[in-house]
Amino acid sequence: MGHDFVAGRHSLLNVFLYNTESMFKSIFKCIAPFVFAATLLAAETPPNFIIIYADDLGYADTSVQMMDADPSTKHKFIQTPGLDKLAELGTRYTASYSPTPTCTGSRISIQHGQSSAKIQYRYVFDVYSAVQRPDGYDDEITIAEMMKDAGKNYITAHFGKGCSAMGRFDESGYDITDENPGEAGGNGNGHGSYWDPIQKKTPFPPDNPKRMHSLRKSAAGFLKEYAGEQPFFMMVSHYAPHIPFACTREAFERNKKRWIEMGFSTDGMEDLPGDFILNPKGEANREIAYAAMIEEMDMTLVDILKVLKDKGELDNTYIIFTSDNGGGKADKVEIDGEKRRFNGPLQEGKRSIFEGGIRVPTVISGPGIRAGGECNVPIVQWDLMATLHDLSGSNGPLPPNTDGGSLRDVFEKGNSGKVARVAPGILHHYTCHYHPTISSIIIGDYKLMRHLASGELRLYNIKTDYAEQNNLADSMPEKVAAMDAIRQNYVDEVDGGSTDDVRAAHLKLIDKFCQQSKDQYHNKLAELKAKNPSDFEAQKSKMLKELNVKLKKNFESKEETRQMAKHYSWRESSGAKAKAKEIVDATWVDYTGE
Ligand SMILES: [Ca+2]
Repeated sequence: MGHDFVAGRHSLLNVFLYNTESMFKSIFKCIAPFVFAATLLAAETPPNFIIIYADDLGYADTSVQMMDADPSTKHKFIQTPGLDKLAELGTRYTASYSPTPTCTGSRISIQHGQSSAKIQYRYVFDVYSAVQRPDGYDDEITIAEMMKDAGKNYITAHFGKGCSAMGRFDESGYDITDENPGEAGGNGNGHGSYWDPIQKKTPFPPDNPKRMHSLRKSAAGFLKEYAGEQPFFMMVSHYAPHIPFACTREAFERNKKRWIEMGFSTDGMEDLPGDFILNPKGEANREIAYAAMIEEMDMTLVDILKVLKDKGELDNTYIIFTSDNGGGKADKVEIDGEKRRFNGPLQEGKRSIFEGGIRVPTVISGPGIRAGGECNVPIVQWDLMATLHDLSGSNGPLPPNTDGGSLRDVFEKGNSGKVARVAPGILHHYTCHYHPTISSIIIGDYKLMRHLASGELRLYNIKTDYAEQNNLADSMPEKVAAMDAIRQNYVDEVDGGSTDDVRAAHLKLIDKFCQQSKDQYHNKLAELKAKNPSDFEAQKSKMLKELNVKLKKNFESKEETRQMAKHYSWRESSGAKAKAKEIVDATWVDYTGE
């Protein structure tokens, strides 16, 4: 891809800089007034911002080849014409990180511009967060609240998947949302299968799987109304391509035809019933449904680009496309007796601190960003708070807890750009009680990883070895020690929590659940005693049996957490669940109710 077209007002000057110096001198007199005018115009018209957030989209699950030098960073089948167009207009950020390898932690991090350790929400269902933040996150400033404080008349909007830990977007600085009325978590963290994700009673109509098309219409509708009228910040959070896989019949058939034409295996391609496709089982059908779902998700981007162009706002809008964590759907390969997952060339996927879990497909276009560019400077989603603050020319303060740095320099200079981040590096502190616990920090070209259960350390040069094949820990002990010290100091400084803290919180929470179940049983039993039915003993026995099923499950959950403390593997297949069940089965004594 060439540099012949550079998007945006700031970059008009760059177009000329590509020309020879003599040419530059001869034309300078002609363009100088224009540059001056453009600068004035830019000062008067703050840029717009759009964040499009995919859910569980893997690094190599689009038709954009993330790295020019590595064909395996592009999917063999999936088509994303919207993202292709965005990559033509803007730059691919090949070392762009999500804040965590699982959902909620990333969502709350991006909203508050802080690492997951600092915002104290490190993984889905972070049990220690409730201990550290009993009053929630109302005292933290969101990216939308920061934009409202910019003094630039920004209108803010959020459409799509919620953030259960944060609460409602319409109470968090977003003027316009599509949240379910009355629901505490807005649109909840449900996976877009139901209008009411908690009760799960009202599925979406067949022409709107995973809300993909209503989201597209909401986004386009917002732009039609506000683009060019008022500066805006809009975030669109998809439910796709998280499981369950869902797509319209039309998109499925279109992709199936292409799958057959391209000569891929038709194993598992039996006919599917129904007027839309939901979670098919056969291998080929799964691949096709996954591709169709991603293609339908991508239509939002197609529509956004079209409306912005029609409105003349494309060149004044930063469009940031990225994913909340690495690919949920990974290729599985058995190596050395261990099941391993891969996302293109990257190891592992969602739920892992290896690159496949945190390095996410990211394309950004906007004023000053090179068209068709590729940039390998490591960036992280909690940089966006400082970035939007900077680029909007905000008159308000940067929220005091902001951890990231503005990406302006990287946007303007590509690989020679620098990020002045508040945090000492890009930290991933994954203390999850049911996965391998790993804490890592990226500084420069290197990533240091500490296994929090075994204490083992690993070091990778992720610039050259993003596949993480060559552990440099033994050959660079001083670098390992220095980076690990920076990592631990930062965690201590922000009270990022240890795995012991998390496990203790989990065990305590389960004890609380057990006590609640016992209390419920005794209350029901008292009611039953008062009624004194003829089959009292039979009913009591049934209630007690149900209680013991619950208690035993809870004990298994506690035992699994204890087992995970001894899980020294870097990958998921721990066997902790099976081992916990075995132990509890061997020692379990029913609660008698006494
Ligand atoms: Ca996710």
